[in-house]
Amino acid sequence: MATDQFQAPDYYLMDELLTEEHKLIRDSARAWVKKEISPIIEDYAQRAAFPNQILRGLGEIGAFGPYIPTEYGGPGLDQISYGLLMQELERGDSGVRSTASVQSSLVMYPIYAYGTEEQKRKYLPKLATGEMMGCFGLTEPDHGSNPAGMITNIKDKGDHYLLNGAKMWISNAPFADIAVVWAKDDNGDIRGLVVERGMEGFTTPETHGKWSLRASATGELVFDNVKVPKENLFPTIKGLKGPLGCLNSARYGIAWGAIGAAMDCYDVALRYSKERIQFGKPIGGFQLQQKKLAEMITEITKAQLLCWRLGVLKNENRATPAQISMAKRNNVDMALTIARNARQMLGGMGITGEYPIMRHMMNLESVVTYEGTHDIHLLITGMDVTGFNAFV
Ligand code: TGC
Ligand code: FAD
Repeated sequence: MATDQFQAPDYYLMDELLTEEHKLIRDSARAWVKKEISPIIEDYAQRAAFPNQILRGLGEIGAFGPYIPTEYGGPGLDQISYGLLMQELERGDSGVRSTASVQSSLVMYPIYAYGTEEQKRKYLPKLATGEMMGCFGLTEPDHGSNPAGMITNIKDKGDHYLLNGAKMWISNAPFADIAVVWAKDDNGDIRGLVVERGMEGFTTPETHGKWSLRASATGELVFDNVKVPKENLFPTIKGLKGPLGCLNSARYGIAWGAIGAAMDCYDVALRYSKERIQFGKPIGGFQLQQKKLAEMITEITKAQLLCWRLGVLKNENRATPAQISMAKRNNVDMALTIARNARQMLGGMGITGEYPIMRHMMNLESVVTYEGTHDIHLLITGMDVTGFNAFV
């Protein structure tokens, strides 16, 4: 892979909206990605392997549970810092951001928001450093966009629950030490519980053959009469709002992350357009290529503004789930379009691992689907503005 010469575009001087702390966190993460991710990621993606060695470093830069308070081992940062961290990680690779998103928003957040004091003390400090890794099981083979239909279940057996069922498409599953699992109880209510690797009847077969997120480990969670101690249940949260509450945090991080992937594609295409000569001049001098670049920087700038404002609202606890859906949908679609256009701008070189664009493009095909598909987020916006449910 060519040397990482990334220079972040900031067309509307967005840096002026950030605090010194935000910039410090962002720049440290950017430097870490240049040093630890860029030199290795293409090789891991080509081999479809997860780079385990990055986990402790992710913990050190504050990427695991950025907004979890320090009393539980988290960095205690604000929501804009969280977003900036996700942006920088996804600039490196969506799979790296995925690992951090899942750990932060889908494992640490529910333990923090719904867990008992004992659960928080037991798991959060180790999750924050990367000593312990987690995954999140909501999707099932027959229930993706419609998780309310899940069939994974727990039966009350007095001193423990008996867990049966299966989850599919679970990021981090093959190496996770714990899984936050959503299952229906005897009353048909969706409940969350922490399942630990090593519990009898719990297995995590890896999913192979992905053309997307190849440097991220994906797997299934299979529960065959797993005895889960009662103290592993989140005591009060019931219903779909439990898992969907976690998705609000993860989708917010993805909205920022997608900007990172888009910025990388734009930056590479811009540099290439100034260096690549055809018909006696740089291709950046042709109107058709300028149109692509001008549209890219316009869309990136709009996405940055959307995320910054959403971050402010989130810091004030005023961001609605529908606002988060709009940002996730818009920004991932924006990044995917930019990746496809940037790929074209590099001609044949665009399909090689010499440049990161094709990897970003393939990764984004997962990002546009997970955490609620492009269609589902449109329907969330549609319902929010009309009041009519068009899901069913
Ligand atoms: P609906 O009847 O609308 O709602 C059920 C209850 O949930 C509440 N609710 C929310 N609460 C918090 N946050 C949200 N975003 C919420 N959305 C809804 C709602 O108020 C209600 O509460 P209550 O008290 O009345 O019970 O539910 P529905 O069954 O009609 O479904 C709505 C729909 C389709 C929007 C929802 O199911 C959905 O978002 N589906 C998409 C599924 C999804 O996003 N799955 C993601 C799996 S995890 C993943 O992909 C990780 S990838 C990680 C990585 O690698 O980065
Ligand atoms: P389906 O729900 O079957 O959708 C198929 C198509 O139908 C889509 O285009 C969809 O938009 C459309 N559709 C569905 N319902 C409607 C409707 N009402 N109206 C109009 N169109 C509709 N899940 C987890 O729980 N944890 C994870 O860690 C996780 N990681 C993932 C990692 C990867 C790489 C991938 C690919 C997925 C991951 N997922 C995870 C699962 C992900 O959230 C689901 O794939 C996603 O929610 C969509 O579900 P589905 O794949 O079953 O598609």
